[in-house]
Amino acid sequence: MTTQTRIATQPIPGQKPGTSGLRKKTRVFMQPGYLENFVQSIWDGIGGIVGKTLVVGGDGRFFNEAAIQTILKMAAASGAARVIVGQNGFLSTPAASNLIRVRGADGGVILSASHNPGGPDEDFGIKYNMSNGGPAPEGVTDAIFAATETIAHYDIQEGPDADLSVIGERPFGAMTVEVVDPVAEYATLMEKLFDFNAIRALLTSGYQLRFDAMHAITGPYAVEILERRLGAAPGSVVNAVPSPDFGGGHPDPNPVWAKDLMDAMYAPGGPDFGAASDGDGDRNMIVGKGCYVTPSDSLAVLAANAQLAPGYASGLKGVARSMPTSCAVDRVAEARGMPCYATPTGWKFFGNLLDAGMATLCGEESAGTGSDHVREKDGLWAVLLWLNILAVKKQSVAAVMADHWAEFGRTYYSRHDYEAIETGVANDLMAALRGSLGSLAGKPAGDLVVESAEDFSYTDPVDGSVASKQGVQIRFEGGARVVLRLSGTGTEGATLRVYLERFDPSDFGQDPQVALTPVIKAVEALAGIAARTGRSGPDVIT
Ligand code: VG1
Ligand code: CO
Repeated sequence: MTTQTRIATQPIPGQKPGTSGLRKKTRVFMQPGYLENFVQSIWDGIGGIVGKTLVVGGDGRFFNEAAIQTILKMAAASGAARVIVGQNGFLSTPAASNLIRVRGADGGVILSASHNPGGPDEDFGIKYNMSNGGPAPEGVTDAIFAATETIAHYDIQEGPDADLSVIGERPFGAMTVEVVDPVAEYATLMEKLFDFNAIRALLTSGYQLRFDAMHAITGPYAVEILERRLGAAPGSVVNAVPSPDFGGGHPDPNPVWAKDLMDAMYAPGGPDFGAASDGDGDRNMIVGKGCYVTPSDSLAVLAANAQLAPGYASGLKGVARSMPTSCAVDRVAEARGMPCYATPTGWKFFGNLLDAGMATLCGEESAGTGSDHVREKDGLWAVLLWLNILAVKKQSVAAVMADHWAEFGRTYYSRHDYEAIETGVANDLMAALRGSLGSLAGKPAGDLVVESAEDFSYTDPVDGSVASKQGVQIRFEGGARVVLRLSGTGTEGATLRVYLERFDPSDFGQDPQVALTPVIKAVEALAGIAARTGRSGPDVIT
């Protein structure tokens, strides 16, 4: 027996979605009414869900299934026709995006705080995706936020939980809950895009692969695709079982948090190819034997070689990168005569370009790459595209990188993160920098001279919407660049991100931190990070 109940509530401050949905400490989400208020505000912000079909799933972190049960009860009480859920509540973010598309759903709710740690004392998150499978654009997240500020009640079904452990469809009140294999549709899509025979031939030729799922959602996907379908040796996928707290680690695929993988790849006799993905499976890290590939370089290499994979054989319509991502891909686009777009940080800004057929490949410096096959970044997709390219070229990762730099030059790149700075200090730093922008051109900064300085603003070429104050971008004479912005995904204090780059046409063997020293000094002279934050250096360098 189920009954629908209307519960009175009142607005909870601070339910404003950031770069990628609403992220808070898990215990905040577990407070009575907190999740319910936000979910009702999603329904209200998108104009209701009567008769609609939604996809729901998450990365399996602590509170995932409990949150999904609440969402199902609220969807049923608000008149949804059907909710498609991954078995046990699991769906990677790209798989959820794909399911929305292939099933023609009206939208979806994804539960994840992505690369942030999970557990009762760590982070949780929720976001809404549209019928194109992509994250809600700002107009929609603004409407959802507005609804959180006026909410007076939410509707919920009383009664037992839905059984998410058994595949199949069952009534749930007046709604249908359909539990699906989270991997099947996604694996089918990958088989369409890539030359599985060529990759299988590579992986069964004695080639050593190591994929670190970081105890997160891509484990089951990677085992099915890399080991079962492509023949990688059993055990090639490590940390493959999703755990509610990601084994106590940060499921963030970069050299700092995926250090075990880095150590293995740089050890004598280490694997030929290494990769990792994040909490919700949309990020990727690529590392060859003794050769880490920065995400910005990875995007450039994929853009230059994507046509080697069947799904992209007819070439790319264009490429897009987030503004702080290095300009390495711009050089590929220029050489190949493709348009290249620079968007604000966050995958939601790529959606219109992908929908309009203006860009085929997109990427961010934060280890996100993807294409028009879904409307999210896609970790395993990037790994498979790399493997397809390597299988065709029959080269090592290091050789591919050397060839790429020889053709296009090398863009040295690094991101310096200052985490959990006091919010006031971070805001003051950015305000002071913004205040100085008008007078910076022509000024010396360390050993460099400022060429131009701006607060990045983006006008969407498809719908004309404007996103302003998206980060301070300073260019120096000679082509170096720095970008400073505050993170929109953190849950504690503020995180300052400093993105550094310098192009070198001929000297490819330098340590990036050394190559970037003049830029690091220049930004210190302009922003006074050490003096303002009291930090002697960044917390995380990627
Ligand atoms: C970070 C990254 C950004 C990415 C976002 C979501 O945002 O910088 O590139 O799109 O996380 O990625 P921010 O605002 O903290 O810099 V994920 O994998 O968390 O969905
Ligand atoms: Co993610």
